[in-house]
Amino acid sequence: MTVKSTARARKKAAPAVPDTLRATGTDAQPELVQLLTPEGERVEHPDYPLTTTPEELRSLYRDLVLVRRFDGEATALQRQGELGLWASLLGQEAAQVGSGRAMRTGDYAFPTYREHGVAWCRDVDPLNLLGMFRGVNHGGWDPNEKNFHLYTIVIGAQTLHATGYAMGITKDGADDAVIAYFGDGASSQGDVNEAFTFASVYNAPVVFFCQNNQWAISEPTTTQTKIPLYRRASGFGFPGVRVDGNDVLACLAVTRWALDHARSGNGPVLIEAFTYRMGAHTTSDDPTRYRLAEETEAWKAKDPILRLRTLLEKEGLADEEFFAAVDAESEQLGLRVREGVRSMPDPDPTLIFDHVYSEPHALVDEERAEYVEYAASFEAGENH
Ligand SMILES: Cc1ncc(C[n+]2csc(CCOP(=O)(O)OP(=O)(O)O)c2C)c(N)n1
Repeated sequence: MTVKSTARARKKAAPAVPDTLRATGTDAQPELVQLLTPEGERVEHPDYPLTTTPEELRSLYRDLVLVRRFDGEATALQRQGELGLWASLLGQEAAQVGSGRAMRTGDYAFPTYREHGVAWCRDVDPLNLLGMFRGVNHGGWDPNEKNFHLYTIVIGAQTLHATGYAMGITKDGADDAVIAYFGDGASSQGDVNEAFTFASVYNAPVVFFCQNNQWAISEPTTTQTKIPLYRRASGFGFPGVRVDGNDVLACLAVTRWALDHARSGNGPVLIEAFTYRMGAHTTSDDPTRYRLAEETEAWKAKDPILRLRTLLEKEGLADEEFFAAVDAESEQLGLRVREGVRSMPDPDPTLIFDHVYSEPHALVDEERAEYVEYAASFEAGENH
């Protein structure tokens, strides 16, 4: 047998990859936890039971609508030149609101840069998020006031911060848990893998919440992994769950379970929220250059807001008055956001020197003085 024919024979004999092992795919797979179908039907899952009152369902719907409105307004503001950049969460509202609402007050979230829906659930004023994207502040909120860390642009770094914080919780003997958000692209970062190792061996109470929106800028998930991302957890020795990321109820139930699992001393959990980035990576990106329009169209049918609205209407849990009130609130939010951004004062340019060190520092003082002198030279006309 020639080398060539052996290779051909081997190729033929290769076993088919089972569907459950495929890294991507747009349909619900056997492992996907779902409690609300794209058609707006409630389904039960034996491991993640969830009882909800009509009021809770309405409140989740309100959050989804307001978060989407805020996000849309921010995108428009960027287009009008009011923000330097915006990372839209369009399509990921359920993953963020579901997981954000699962947190208790004492729990701590470590976000990346797209978690505007989680920020909303932690009561961070949306205008504070926009201040950073407008470039008038360096974060804009006190992380310890809301237990919501500042946005992290360095991909995956926050998973290490979260793990360290969670290890601290254990040492304090506290009854809290931590949740670290990151994307499918970040799952390839060393930081994330190091965080998994430390969290696992130290039994840290941290939930790793990966929003698999299937694109890391222009890189599809297939370039990050050959297996579904949640299965990575088993290699590190902790449980992994894949949840329908467009299903707010499933995201709520699974995250609640995972946070309780972590806070009870059982160590970390990886949740992979299987979702889709409906918009561009950021306003600087053009997805039409690398993504098929049909893919985006197929995901529109799984819209997280529409399916909850269908449930509310079908079950008679909300009336026209309720939907009109949410729409009116959404208009008000849009107005507040637009006016708020446009009236943000320019910061003092020397602020950049203020938080380099926690204590005064001679070198920084010298640099500040140099800068003040340099800036003043423009007013004096020396640099014109
Ligand atoms: C350490 C590091 N490397 C590269 C980048 C540039 N970068 C910014 S966003 C991004 C893709 C992230 O994709 P993913 O983790 O899937 O998150 P998503 O933006 O899709 O939510 C990259 C590579 C960065 N910010 N930090």
